[in-house]
Amino acid sequence: MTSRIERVHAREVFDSRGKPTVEVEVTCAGARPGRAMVPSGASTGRFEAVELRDRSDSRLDGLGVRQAVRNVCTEIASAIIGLDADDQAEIDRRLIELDGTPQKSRLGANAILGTSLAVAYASAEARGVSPVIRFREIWDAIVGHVEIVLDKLGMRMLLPLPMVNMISGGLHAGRQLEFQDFLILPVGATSYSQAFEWIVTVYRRLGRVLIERGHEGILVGDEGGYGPKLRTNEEAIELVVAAIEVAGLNPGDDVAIGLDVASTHFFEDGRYRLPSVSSSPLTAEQMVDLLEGWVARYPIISLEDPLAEDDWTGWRLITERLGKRVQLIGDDLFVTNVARLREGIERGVANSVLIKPNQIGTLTETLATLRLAIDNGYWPVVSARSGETEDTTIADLVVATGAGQLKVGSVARSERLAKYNQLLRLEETLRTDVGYLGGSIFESLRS
Ligand code: 2PG
Ligand code: MG
Repeated sequence: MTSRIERVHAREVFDSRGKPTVEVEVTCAGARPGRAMVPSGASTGRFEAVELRDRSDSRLDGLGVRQAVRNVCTEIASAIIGLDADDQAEIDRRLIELDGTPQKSRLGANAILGTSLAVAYASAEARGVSPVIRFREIWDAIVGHVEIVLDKLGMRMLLPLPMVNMISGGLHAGRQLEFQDFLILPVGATSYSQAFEWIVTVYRRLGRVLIERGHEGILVGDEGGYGPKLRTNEEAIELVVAAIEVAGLNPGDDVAIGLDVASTHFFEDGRYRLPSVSSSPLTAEQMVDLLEGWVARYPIISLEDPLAEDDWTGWRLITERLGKRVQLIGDDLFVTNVARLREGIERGVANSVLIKPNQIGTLTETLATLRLAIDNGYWPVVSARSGETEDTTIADLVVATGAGQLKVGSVARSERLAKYNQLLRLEETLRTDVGYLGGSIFESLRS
């Protein structure tokens, strides 16, 4: 055994919304501690792993995570001290078994994920390798390359195509708009750093466009996107298209549009409540008609959660109608869960999956979902949560696994920039060991 775990410690720290979260430190014999912090969602799916919070305690409105911290320092520490931090799969297996519940509700997915990731960092520290290299080793060990069949994806380390929030609505910006994220994908850029420069330029131009047209163009939502009060979701799309043009870029060819509809959060009694579109709630079919119309009118290349987490029939319909033209991402639908993704694949639903480690709770399970997606030709999009910290795990993870796309919110607020800046560092330091496919991963959609 090379990296024997000697110490496991946790503390309560705070995320980008000022909510308590778990930080875990795992130390191997003779090495510096490996540390990870856990993010937290607002528009969470019902099938996600459970974040343990001190609900019965009036301190911090019941949002404290002292019990999760205690679980790490006691039960979890006893279970993994003495084990080999280099054997990530075994550590994660023990954590899952120790918790013993389907959604990690006993010890808390926050306690478990914090530990799982800190073990990866501890192993990196013990062996003197960088996190991205450690994640790559784990990916290779857990996944193995031999059987991976998907042409370009999953073969090597890749800098991701960023999918970046410009305007925020839904639960991330006081429900000023019904849809949650109006994003851009710089599909025409030929490197990560060029893609990022384009994004920053569009973002800044959008601020100006908003102000010129009498809207809020300074204050931002939870993920750093502007949070203007607009009449309709379409107006937000039009403003983003205008900003792309003002930036001297071509909407569609250079920079395409993505939407996170986050429709689970306005789905009631089998209908979609969209007062800005219609006074009576929409059926799934009407929702699909609406989105299909927008795909025809605007350069939309990606739709996340266009239908709700329970609406398998609606999802099937949109996949039949748009699945060859648009990336259809399951977030609340799949919750990074192998079983739910497998069900989706069997039912012919969606063609892409959002990968959020805290939806499932261990590194091994996150990679298993990623693997299943790649093997079945589903585009994986590694994603942050709306509540984030300075932890940069997902930046290293998306590169290490060659997943190809990353969603981190906007280009304001340092919990977001921590990830984007880490990617700039990786682009510089990994040089020829890392590739960039950018928008060419969508060849089949764009031809
Ligand atoms: C989402 C995420 C990130 P949250 O819905 O995709 O944008 O939001 O973390 O609130 O679930
Ligand atoms: Mg989402």
